[in-house]
Amino acid sequence: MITVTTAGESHGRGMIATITGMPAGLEVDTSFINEELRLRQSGFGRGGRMKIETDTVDILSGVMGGKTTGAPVVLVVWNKDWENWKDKTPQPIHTPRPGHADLIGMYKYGHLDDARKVLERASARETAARVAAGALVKLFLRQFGVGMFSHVVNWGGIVPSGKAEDLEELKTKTAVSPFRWLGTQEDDVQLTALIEKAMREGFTLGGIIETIVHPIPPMLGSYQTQEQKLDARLACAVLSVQAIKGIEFGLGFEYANRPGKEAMDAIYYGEKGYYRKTNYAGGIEGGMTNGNPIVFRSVMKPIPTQMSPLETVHIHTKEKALSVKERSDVTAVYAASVVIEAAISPVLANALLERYGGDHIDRILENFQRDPALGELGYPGLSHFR
Ligand code: EPS
Repeated sequence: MITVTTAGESHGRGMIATITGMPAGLEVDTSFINEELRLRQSGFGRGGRMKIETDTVDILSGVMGGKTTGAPVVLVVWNKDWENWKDKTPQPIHTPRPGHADLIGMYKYGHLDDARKVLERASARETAARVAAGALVKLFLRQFGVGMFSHVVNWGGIVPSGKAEDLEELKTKTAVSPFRWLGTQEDDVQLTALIEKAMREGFTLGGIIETIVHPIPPMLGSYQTQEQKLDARLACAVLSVQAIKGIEFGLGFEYANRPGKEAMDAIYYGEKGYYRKTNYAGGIEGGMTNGNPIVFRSVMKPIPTQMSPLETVHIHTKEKALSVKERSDVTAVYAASVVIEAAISPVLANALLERYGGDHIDRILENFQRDPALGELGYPGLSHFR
């Protein structure tokens, strides 16, 4: 089983990820990991920190001769900003920011002297480590043909109005969009103006991200126990991403408005095995992938750190106060879309390992290729992806 544990503070030496259980023999493409890190730093509306950092991965262990050895992998993204902070004694923070971990974190860990001891770790800078780890796991997933992409379907209340005929077109169009969305030129102008207004007036913006995992083999996850249900596991991973407050699969909350006969994906069988004409379920039935793309949407709240301060209380005097103004992003919906993919990658990899597991990538691929049910359920052979 693959586990990902991160460590590191926003202005400490670096952001660290330890990945255990990575099968041996996986070729590690560092440039791919760095590209994912670059994407995480992208998007209009990011704060000053992104001008300081150019995140790249440093692999400290678990990889020899360009391949994983099966040993724990330690990845580090060094914080350039550490140089600017290491000799500083910043003002302690006693006015917790609403929406952030500050208030409860200070009481929980006994940090009433300074909220920085909370926010340094609660900061979304942590996601740099998660993206590095997720990118490594994505390389494993690729071996099985698994692909994924994310696009923004609502940014600050603006819904992109462009069209795509199919998944391929959606993927291509959103990948080149500066907002990672299916927006028209007018949508882009409208959103740019909204983000500029947010920058001027000191507020922040959230949004909704749709993630599509395709191709994805069927039979991943299980209905047997609650721990095995793939949708529950994906939801857990997604909700662990900073500022994500909700997730819906397939039709999601729209299910409430439909009768059963308009909410299920009828089953057909053809030359390529079983197939569906719809994907209301978002690719998961009974906690298992059904061969259709996994489709889910995640909502990101506006970042709680904002330049126009919010009402709070000074934790020592208990007097009314305004929350501290800390450098931050105005909006990071683009970045969140990259982080979500990183967060779900270990979940998908573990579901694959449960069915086809082994210590070396070659054994796992052999097990996978020998599975006769895959073809019948419509999943192409691995040669299709090579
Ligand atoms: C972030 C780095 C942080 C923040 C942001 C995300 O750096 P700094 O605090 O030095 O500006 O810009 O963190 C938050 C939004 C947050 O709420 O903590 C990053 O690398 O993504």
